[in-house]
Amino acid sequence: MEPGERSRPGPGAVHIPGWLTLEQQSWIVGQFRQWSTGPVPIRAAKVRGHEMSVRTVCLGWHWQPYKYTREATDVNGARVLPFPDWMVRLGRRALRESGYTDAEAAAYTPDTALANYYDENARMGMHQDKDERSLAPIVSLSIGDECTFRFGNTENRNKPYTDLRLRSGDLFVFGSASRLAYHGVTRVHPLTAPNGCGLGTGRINITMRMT
Ligand code: AKG
Repeated sequence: MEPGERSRPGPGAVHIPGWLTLEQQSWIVGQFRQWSTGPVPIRAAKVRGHEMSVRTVCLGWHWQPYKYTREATDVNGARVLPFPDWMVRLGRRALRESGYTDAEAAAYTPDTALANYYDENARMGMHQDKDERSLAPIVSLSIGDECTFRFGNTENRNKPYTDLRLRSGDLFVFGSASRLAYHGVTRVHPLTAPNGCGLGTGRINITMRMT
């Protein structure tokens, strides 16, 4: 596969490199900085008593393992920021451009985003996104340092899987038969963020979901 070429690591799963321009990336990084300050500040969620290495700020609904709430009862009790309209439009365009039908794209109304920040040591273990009641596709955007993203199967967290390099500006969508595929981030590659993306160090990943 040529660098920059789209790939389909599973049915309904599409990776489109370089989907966001540098200008869009840097604008989104500015938004992320604002979200991170609150009303619910960015924090490392605790899974079974252990803090995740990734820090997360949520929009629309607040994710705390293993549920969504309007108020961040595990942080400061405040209500999370609303889900922005521009992100609904972006999510619909992402679906259209990933091969979903126009009807599927028009019906896509994400109401929740998890915006994650990874420093160079952060990882995310293999997991399924299954706290949502809807099985609408997940739209994922990456900005900043590159990472190794592991995309697996729906049956178990081990093989078979595909390791992909997600770079700044990349879009990854997984829905339909891949919606419940296990996935995770095994490594962040420091000093790989492009100039102009708005993030000097680390990686931001935003996933849109329909609860
Ligand atoms: C999640 O937020 O559930 C993820 O799996 C994030 C994946 C990524 O950082 O690319």
